[in-house]
Amino acid sequence: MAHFPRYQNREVLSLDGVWQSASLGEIPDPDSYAPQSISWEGPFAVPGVFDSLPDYRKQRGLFALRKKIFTGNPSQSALLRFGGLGLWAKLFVDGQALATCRTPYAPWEVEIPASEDSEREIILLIDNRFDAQRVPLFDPYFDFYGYGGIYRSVEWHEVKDVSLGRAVVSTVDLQGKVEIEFRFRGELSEDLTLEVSFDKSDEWVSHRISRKTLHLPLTLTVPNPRLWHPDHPELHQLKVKCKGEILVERFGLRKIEAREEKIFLNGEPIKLLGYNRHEAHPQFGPALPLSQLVQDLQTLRRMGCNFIRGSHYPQDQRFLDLCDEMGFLVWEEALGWQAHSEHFANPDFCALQERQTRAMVRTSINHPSVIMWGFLNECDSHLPESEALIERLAQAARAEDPSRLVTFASNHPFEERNYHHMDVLAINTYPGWYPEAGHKERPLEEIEARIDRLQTHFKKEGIAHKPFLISEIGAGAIYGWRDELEAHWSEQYQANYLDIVTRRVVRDPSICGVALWQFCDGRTYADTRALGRPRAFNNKGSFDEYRRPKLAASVVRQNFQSYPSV
Ligand code: ADA
Repeated sequence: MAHFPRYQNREVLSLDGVWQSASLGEIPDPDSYAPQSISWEGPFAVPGVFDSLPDYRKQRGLFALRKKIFTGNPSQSALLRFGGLGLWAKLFVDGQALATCRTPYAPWEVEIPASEDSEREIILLIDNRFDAQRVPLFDPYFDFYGYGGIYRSVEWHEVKDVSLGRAVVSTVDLQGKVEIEFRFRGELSEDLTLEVSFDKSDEWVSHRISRKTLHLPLTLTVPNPRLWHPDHPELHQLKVKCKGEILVERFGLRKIEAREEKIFLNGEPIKLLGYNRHEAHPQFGPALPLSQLVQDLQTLRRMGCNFIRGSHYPQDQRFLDLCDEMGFLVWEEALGWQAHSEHFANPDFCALQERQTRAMVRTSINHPSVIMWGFLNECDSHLPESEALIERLAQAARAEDPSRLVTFASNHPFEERNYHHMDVLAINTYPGWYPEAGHKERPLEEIEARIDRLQTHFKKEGIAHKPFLISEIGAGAIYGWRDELEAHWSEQYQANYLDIVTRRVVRDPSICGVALWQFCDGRTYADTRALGRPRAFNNKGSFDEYRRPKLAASVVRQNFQSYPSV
């Protein structure tokens, strides 16, 4: 489905729809598999995942997908853009192996050579097996199901040798001054004149670009500027004419800062109230239909939320477009889950981490909804071995985009070694759920005690001036399980738990916000690890996997909606 940016006068084919599929089984070396004699088995809807289809449930192995297309101008080269896929993929076009994808969920773009034939055959091998060598970014112990398939939209773009890929718009001031940086595909060999215009205006500003001035931004003032804010998510469009095409970028005028314990949006402090959200549904895995994205966002808005942590991977561009339009603030993060010393010592892992982080930032750069970049959820950031990679990723995110906040979620708050890289102190903590030494008789009493301890610790460390965000906190509840003893796993325990958390967050000015764990239940381990995950789901959703509300939902809604009048 089309999302921003858009390209007028460019041939763009959406490859969403029906592809052919085949299951190839447990082929030992998929990298050297030649897809010549596949017996195609049946239709497959893209976006979609194998694991959610009746024919392939529970299978892990190699799969193949094929699509034949007719292109208008085969003598022109093309770009094939995948919004995200997993876990491993190899692309063949017209029988030629072109590229391999080892960055699940991240945007992936492949250059396609021109052809004499207007019919093109695309074959994608997809592997959903865990494999530390081929897919070091996704380990079997991650607490969410690893699916195989094409998670997001696919587009075929016919492109000239040199074409304008993106125009990055940064807000300079709140009076409408912006800087625009142009990003080209291909090498500029001669000077070019671009024409730039905003919104519906017919006034075009000419801008000359040469190889030398390529990276110099253009500074302009948006006519009739309107600021973007969750209460009034006003959006602007930038149109750029270049070599017969018109690139349309959408952006918002807004500034985000962290200082004096708070997050400021357009110079005003803002409290982040929301949830962690996985892209997940029992029927579709991570390949959600648009209607589900809209439903989820409507539900979150009715809950009084203004904030979503996109746990734990780069987000769907359609979702971010909707967040821009509906006024949600988003933390977008690269794929990562509890990386350990062996990951930090693996140069391939580190390079892929950087690659996906940069790809995420470059792709989502114009979404006003995105206010914060993250990476490496809950890595062993208390170990000295973590420091080089955290520094590398923080630097990469800031180099790609100095305008947003950078952080990562730490679950080692009292031994953390990397606070200096965080613009926001983001802490995942489960007091009153996961037992700790000194566990109390009344676990709910641990919640406020832990928050107090964290705040005292920040003061002691001299970092209390940084905003403190609870990036995860929560308790499990089985939908429909009401228990007179209000025990663990009951809806009442979870409701009481989240009541304490959300009351504290809305009342405490030294907490800049919360992303509750989590919006809805999601499928996870199907192995012995599921012993700690009844039904093989992570049950900490305030909604179940079909988005049916548990008792906690109305408690959270009441408390979030009481802000700021508490
Ligand atoms: C972690 C992790 C989440 C989820 C959660 C839980 O903090 O970041 O992905 O696994 O714990 O439910 O235990």
